[in-house]
Amino acid sequence: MERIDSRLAAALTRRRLLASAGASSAAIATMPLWAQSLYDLGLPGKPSTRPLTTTFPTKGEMILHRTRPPLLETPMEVFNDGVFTPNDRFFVRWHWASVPDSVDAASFRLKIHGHVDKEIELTLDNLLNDYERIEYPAINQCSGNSRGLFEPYVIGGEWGNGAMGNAMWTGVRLKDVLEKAGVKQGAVDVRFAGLDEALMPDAPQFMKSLKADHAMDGEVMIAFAMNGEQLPLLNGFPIRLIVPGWYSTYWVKMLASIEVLDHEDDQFWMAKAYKIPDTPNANVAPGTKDFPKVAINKMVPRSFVTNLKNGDAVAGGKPLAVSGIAMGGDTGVAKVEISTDGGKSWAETTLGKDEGKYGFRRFDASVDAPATGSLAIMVRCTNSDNIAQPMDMVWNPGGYMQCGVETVTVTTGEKA
Ligand SMILES: Nc1nc2c(c(=O)[nH]1)N[C@H]1C(S)=C(S)[C@@H](COP(=O)(O)O)O[C@H]1N2
Ligand SMILES: [Mo]
Repeated sequence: MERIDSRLAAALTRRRLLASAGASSAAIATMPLWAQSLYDLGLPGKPSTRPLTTTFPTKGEMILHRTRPPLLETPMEVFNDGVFTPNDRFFVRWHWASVPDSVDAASFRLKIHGHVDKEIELTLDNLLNDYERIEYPAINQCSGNSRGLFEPYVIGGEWGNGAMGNAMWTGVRLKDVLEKAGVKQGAVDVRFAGLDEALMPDAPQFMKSLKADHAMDGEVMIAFAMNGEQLPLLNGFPIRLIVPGWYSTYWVKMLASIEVLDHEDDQFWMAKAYKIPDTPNANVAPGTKDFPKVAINKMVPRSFVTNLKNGDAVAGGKPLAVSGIAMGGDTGVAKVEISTDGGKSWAETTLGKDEGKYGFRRFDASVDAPATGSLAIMVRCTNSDNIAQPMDMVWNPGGYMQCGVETVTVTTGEKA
């Protein structure tokens, strides 16, 4: 068993999370809007710009959707710098405004209870030292990533494409921790809850569940490090659940309670929220309300051009370098193709290093840019289960699981 490196261990046993010192809501609320620059998300048919902010603790420049609870989006440029998303640029999403602004690492306990042989409480030291450590890259993507780009419009957080990020996660197997408590025969679901609580007495605390066999698959992780550092408070310090290949609604942050259930979890966040149409890519005809529903689950392939954005002016009459990132969903990326004729013909791009099937994969290509005019560039990812992105954008009333082929249109000519 490998011991966690001392720098990380030291960071994790510090009594207080120092970085949270400036997290007071007052500091955030008084931020003058005029002092900020704006970021254009390209949202169709509605106000499309959002302020850029640097006032959130442990975070660099982020696109501000909401201050309380914080909803911060990663600018697309960040994804052009590498397949790992830096912690200080990693998107943030919480459901309730009652996010603790510090967590005492020394007194923190993770409780495993419910349908188990014996209830246990683990300290961070236990998690750091008593279990085999695992590590892999995985993409954390909000179910509603790209919701703001839905046409027609749907209600919800108006994300552009930046409610996603890829990190190297380090932690322990959920399976090992569950085995320590001993899962009893007849376990159905395993339910996870964090330190954040609902504000109103009758509002439901955020909790999510996995089927017991999924929880025991040996891949689902209780992570205490993200890209080799302690988790930022806003991304779930001190520990969070990693469910690789699945949407991040299941990736419960500030994880404090794991409850084994002998029945299906019927509380709000499983029974009512995050339901998608039971159709390929959760797609239904715009406006459809009645359809068989299932709980959102595994991710699907997507790809994004990151070195160019809509409206860029590029040099014409010569080759144009196009690069970006792709994800396979719940499996690896097999290929990324590129088209400049509206999807009639496709050319394979060159894939970058495979860092692990659940992470981003870089792609590079070169296309011919016409001397003058405009050039529409489409990219399409196919995963190793031979599932390709659909050509058309998907639609459902929740604004979930967008995965249609993206197009970036640039103008060519003398200017560049
Ligand atoms: N405790 C807790 N965990 C949570 C949530 C939350 O509100 N509370 N939101 C979930 C959702 S919907 C998303 S998209 C991810 C966002 O993770 P991030 O803020 O680290 O990017 O956290 C998930 N885990
Ligand atoms: Mo989410």
